[in-house]
Amino acid sequence: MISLTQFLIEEQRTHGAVNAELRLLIEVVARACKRISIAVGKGALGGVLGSAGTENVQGEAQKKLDVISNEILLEANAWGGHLAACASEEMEDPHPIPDAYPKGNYLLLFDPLDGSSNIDVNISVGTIFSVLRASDEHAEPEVADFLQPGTQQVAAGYCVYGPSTMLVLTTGHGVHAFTLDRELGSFMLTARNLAIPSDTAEFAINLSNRRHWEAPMRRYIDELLAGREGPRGKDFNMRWVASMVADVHRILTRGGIFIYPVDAKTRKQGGKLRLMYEANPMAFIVEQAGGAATTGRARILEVAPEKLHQRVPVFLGSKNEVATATRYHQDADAAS
Ligand code: AFP
Repeated sequence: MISLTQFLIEEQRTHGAVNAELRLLIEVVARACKRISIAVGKGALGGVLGSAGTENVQGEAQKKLDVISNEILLEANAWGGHLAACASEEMEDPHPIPDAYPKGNYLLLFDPLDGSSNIDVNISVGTIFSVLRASDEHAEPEVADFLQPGTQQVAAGYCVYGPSTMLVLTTGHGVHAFTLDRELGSFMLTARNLAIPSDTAEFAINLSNRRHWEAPMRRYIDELLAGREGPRGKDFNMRWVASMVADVHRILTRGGIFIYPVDAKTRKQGGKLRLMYEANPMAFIVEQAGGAATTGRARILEVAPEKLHQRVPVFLGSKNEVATATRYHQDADAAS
């Protein structure tokens, strides 16, 4: 069993995909995730549960662990010289690297603690991150430098804080999983080349929003609910953790389709999930594992970003199911 560092060095030897600066970036993020895992694991004993009493740029109440996780990632990435700047779900504007430290060639975007509404009920949460190349046009990166389509990502990953703490990573050559060995304090490679089955009998959606959905969304889910007597001719199971990292990790492990559609409630914002640090990194990972990821109408990785905290609809997972759900939306658009 090899460590994350040994794996990254081997990836550089094999594919030339992980230069020293990118390796340092990934190792720094992994170390930050270890610290977040410790903070999350303390629960009530750490005095870190509950709300921080503040709101983030999304107007959402911040949990104490949202703020703590964000600080851990900012502090860990300040001094290494690998980043030009960071962007976070928890901060309105890009966060510059302090002048005391050299700047690097990468941009790091993250949701420091996704699913944090689950924290107080002890359900798995996670950190999601995306890595882009910085442009050398501006000494100090601006928002525009971050607004690159998901196809430009050089790496993406998440860390799921569940029964075990696992880091799942792609640098464009497959998806690989590392489990935290708490005695060693190292992430150890426990799965290479994760592959999502093309078909599935399991879907993940918040069904309580059905009355707000568009017609093709209702058609697609109603057909799954009709089971073997319905047009799909087979029964489907449903899971909804309300923690994207946990739902995506299940799909990477055994297949499925995850859907957070745009609906009457979220139409003004364009959806619920954020493009730059939730949808894009997860779409990169899912596609690298042989799955598909669309907005219900178009490939997520090709969406041209307009705002740093832009939201999009998300359909991702087993590629044949994503294709069916996407086709229903495209057919409905063509007929309207
Ligand atoms: P929180 O971070 O506010 O808990 O939101 C989590 C999330 O962004 C994503 O991880 C879930 O899939 C989705 O929202 C759950 O949304 P609902 O609470 O509307 O089901």
